[in-house]
Amino acid sequence: MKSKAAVAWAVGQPLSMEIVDVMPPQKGEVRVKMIATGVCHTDAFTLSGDDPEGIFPCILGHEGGGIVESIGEGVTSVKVGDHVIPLYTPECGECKFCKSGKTNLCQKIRETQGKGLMPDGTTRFSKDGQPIYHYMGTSTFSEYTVLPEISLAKVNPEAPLEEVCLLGCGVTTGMGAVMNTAKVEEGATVAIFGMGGIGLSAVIGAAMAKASRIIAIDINESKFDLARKLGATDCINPKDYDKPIQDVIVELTDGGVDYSFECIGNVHVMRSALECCHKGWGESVVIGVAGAGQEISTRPFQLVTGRVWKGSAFGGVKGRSELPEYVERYMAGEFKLNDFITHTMGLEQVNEAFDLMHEGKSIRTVIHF
Ligand code: NAD
Ligand code: AHE
Ligand code: ZN
Ligand code: ZN
Repeated sequence: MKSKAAVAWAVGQPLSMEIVDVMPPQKGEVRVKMIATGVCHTDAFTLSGDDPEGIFPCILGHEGGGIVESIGEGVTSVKVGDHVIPLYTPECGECKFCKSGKTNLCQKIRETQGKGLMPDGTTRFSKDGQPIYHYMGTSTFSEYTVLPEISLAKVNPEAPLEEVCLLGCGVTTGMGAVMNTAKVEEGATVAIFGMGGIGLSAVIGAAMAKASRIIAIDINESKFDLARKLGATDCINPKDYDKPIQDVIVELTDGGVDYSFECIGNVHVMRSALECCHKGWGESVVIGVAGAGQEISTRPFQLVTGRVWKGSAFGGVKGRSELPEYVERYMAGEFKLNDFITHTMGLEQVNEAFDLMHEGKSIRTVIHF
């Protein structure tokens, strides 16, 4: 079938609106009509050329909500008309990782997904016969996309896909990192670096966990109003201080925070986030994605003296078995999503969404198809 799509032809170039060919879903695959998709910083990261797995031409996008249009042979867990959220972290239930019960990082199709291909090693997208690669196994910047069945979470059809699409990445990632990865407990002190979609969702998670202090850190103070509204108790701009921000936080918190979260993708800030943690028990969670070749560092003494460095992907959430529950909690009014949606637009304007993100003017832009 023909589909409108925003194609990333090459690193650093604006996306180009095209009519592409989308093949029918093959065995174990599903074709989905996208209804809406958020634009996450990771899409911009890959387009910038910093992603070692970036492969072009491709169709970016991984924060979507859609409706099943057709199913391939053998698909049993979804049917035409089901409402679904694409998962860049699938859940097969049978690989070593799924069976371990210790991680959400299903590896069943990770190798082909990282190469921009479906599990059978081919792509479903093309333009005038030229193959176009998938992205994160989702490619939500297309009116129609094809995914493996194990990469779809079936969700409540009453949930507005224009909002719950944000649970396909940003909001789940931030909330999940706090609740699943760090397991922040009532009364804990928390520092969150970066008040984009991820950091603000971590603020929501920390407020839900009843953290006693939630310190929001950003160099763009326009983010602070929403941070406070969501539960931040302190908002700090590192540019206001002439000493390292970790020293500021250690002083503010009588020795450091119990938990910190890096939601930027800056390796220097990752160090600050670790070093603002309390001696003996403080835990720092890396969420931000850093560019190819970059590395983190700290004095090993920071770890010897009890601080813990962790990482979190998709908030540690198992997409098929746990994401539908996040949708239900949203439907029950436990948290809001429209606070995050600063802009909505058509796919034709997707490059504006990237501009707004780079200018620090948006939290999330949601593309409506
Ligand atoms: P965003 O661009 O919306 O937000 C980033 C925020 O960081 C902005 O408010 C910006 O002002 C702030 N910032 C930038 N440099 C700073 C600095 N030096 N000190 C303090 N604040 C600074 O991005 P986002 O969509 O929220 O994504 C955040 C990061 O999380 C990205 O690296 C993204 O790739 C990553 N991410 C990871 C996962 C995962 O599963 N691990 C999921 C989604 C996104
Ligand atoms: N491809 C990059 C890493 C990108 C990355 O870390 N992705 C996160 C999700 S970001 C969503 O906005 C993730 O889940 N990673 C786990 C995985 O298996 O990709 C690189 O450095 O190679
Ligand atoms: Zn994302
Ligand atoms: Zn698996």
